[in-house]
Parts: sequence; structure tokens; C-alpha cells
Amino acid sequence: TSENEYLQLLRSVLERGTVKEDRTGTGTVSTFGYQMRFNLNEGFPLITTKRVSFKLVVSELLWFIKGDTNIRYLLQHNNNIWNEWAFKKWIESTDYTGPDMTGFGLRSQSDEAFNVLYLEQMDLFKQQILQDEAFAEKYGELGNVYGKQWRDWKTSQGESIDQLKDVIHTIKTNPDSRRMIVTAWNPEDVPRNMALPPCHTMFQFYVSEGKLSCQLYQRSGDIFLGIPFNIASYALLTLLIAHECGLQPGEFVHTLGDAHIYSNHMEQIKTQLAREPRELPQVRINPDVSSLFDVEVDDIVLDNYQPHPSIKAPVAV
Ligand code: UFP
Repeated sequence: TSENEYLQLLRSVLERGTVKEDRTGTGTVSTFGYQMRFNLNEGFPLITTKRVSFKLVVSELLWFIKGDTNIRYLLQHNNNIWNEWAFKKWIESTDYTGPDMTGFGLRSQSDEAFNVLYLEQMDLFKQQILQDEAFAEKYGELGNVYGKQWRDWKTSQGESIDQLKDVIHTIKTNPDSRRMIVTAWNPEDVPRNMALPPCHTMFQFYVSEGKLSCQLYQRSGDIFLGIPFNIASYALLTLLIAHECGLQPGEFVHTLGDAHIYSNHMEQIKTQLAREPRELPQVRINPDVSSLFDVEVDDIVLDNYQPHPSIKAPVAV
């Protein structure tokens, strides 16, 4: 199956990668420039050699599509993947009066007593985001992350560009166009107004023989933890847009810049590579919902996903 594209990436970086230091201080083995292709008609590319949470993929993608940049929606869907970024702003603010949380990412992994305190503070933070709307508005906001750039890119004239809506319009009316691009990399915002400079930098659509393909350029990819998730997310985006445009899905082409394996993921990768890939699952979209912007979590169903067990690994922050 097309899962081999991913397993081949793992093997290739293990074999050809070079040792490289990185921002997080963890250390990586890395290569520069790599491409995978997933034929979306051969099953949905949610890898089976370990369990990947499809629920988290769905709620994060719908959050981007809605143009939402506040973690409140994610928390309402039990999705915690962006919490640390909002939490960081909270503990650095003058409104925060709890115990010192400086450097919580690394400290919570090495210091068990601190970890207990951290989990307590994080839990309080999440509760307050969910219960207190004014608090959520102030501290749940991540700035100009994906949702903002996709749906409400601000021009120098103060106008707003809805890149996602525009690209869908072009797919419908001028499918041969070679300009169907959405970019999240906003050089003005990157150093100032973003919690995390976008990893999935830009994507382009392509229509041929009634099929919609999508290519993503990802500037930086954590091969073990991030990439399986990113593949599923963009494969789903392609299915959703094909659905709205009345096209069949084609391919998802995934192009990587710095593709790296963190030094503390090596054991996990050995475990994973020893496993036999299984049949890929399928995704169904509620046929009654025609607009991408009306899709809700329950409109997307995953069938026949029978993966190997999940494999835990530390996240580099
Ligand atoms: N990362 C991914 N995929 C994502 C995401 C982050 O692989 O969707 F948001 C990883 C890549 C890298 C780190 O290991 O997170 C971001 O760090 P940096 O900005 O230094 O590249």
C-alpha cells in the first residue's frame, strides 16, 4: 500500500541522514528535500504500523478550515495538540500568579515533581478556557496561525483575502489554472504574530481527468510524530475539496524540506519498522453536506482502520 512511501522515508533518513543539531536541543538525523506520493484511490493514507488519532486530525483540520485560531474549539473537541503554545503566553503574562512555569516543556520531562505542578496548572488553564469566554478570547488565541492565513490574510491595504474560498472557486471555474495555491507563510507575521512559524508552508491543487490532486511543501517535518499526522490531514483536505467540487480524488504529493528523526525516537522507529503494514482504511464524507465550510466532525467517518498499537514518544518543544 502507499504506507510504504512513509516507511521508505523512515528507512531512507536512517540510512542517508546526517546528524544535525536543532532549535529544541534534542538532536536529529536529517535530510533535505524528499517527496512522497499517495494515491488517494488506494485507501486513505492513515498509517497502520502504529495508531494515529484520526479524531485529532479531523478537529484540527476543521479548525483551520473555519479560520479559527483560538484553542477553545479544539478543547471543546478534546483536542490538546496546540495547548502548549497558548499556555506559554498565559504563564508569561502578568495575569498569571501560579508557580513558576518557565521552560515547562523540557522541565516537565526531566523533573517529576515539576511535572505534577505543570499538569495541575495546565488543567486549570484548560478549564478556564472552556468556562470563561473572556479569558479564552485573551489567552486561547494563538495569533495569526493557519486558520488566519488561509481564510483572512491581511493585505498591506487592510483588506482580507480568503485564500481557501478563492482556490475552491478557481478549481470549480478554471481547473487548468497553475496558480491554485494557498500559502500560510506570511513573512510579515512569522517573526511577530505567530505562536509557531507554519510547518506546512504552502499547498497547490491540480486537476486532471476529473481528479483533484494536492501537493504540500512542508519546510520542517518530525518524521515519527508530525508527518503521519500531516499526511492524513492534507489527504483529508484533498478529499473534502474534491467532494465540494464534484471531482474524484487524485494524489496527495508530500514534499519535505528538513525531514528529521529526533534522537529520542530511534527505539520507537525500530519497533515500527519491524511491523507489517495492514490494509489502509477508507474515509466517508456525509453526501448531504456540499460546502466545505459547513462540514462538522460527525460528517467525516473512518472505516476499517485496524492499526498496530500506538507507540509513545516525547515531543520536542
Ligand atoms: N512539526 C511537524 N509537523 C507539524 C508541526 C510541527 O512535523 O505539523 F506543527 C515538527 C517539525 C519540527 C518542529 O520538528 O515540529 C517545529 O520546529 P521548527 O519550527 O524548529 O522547525
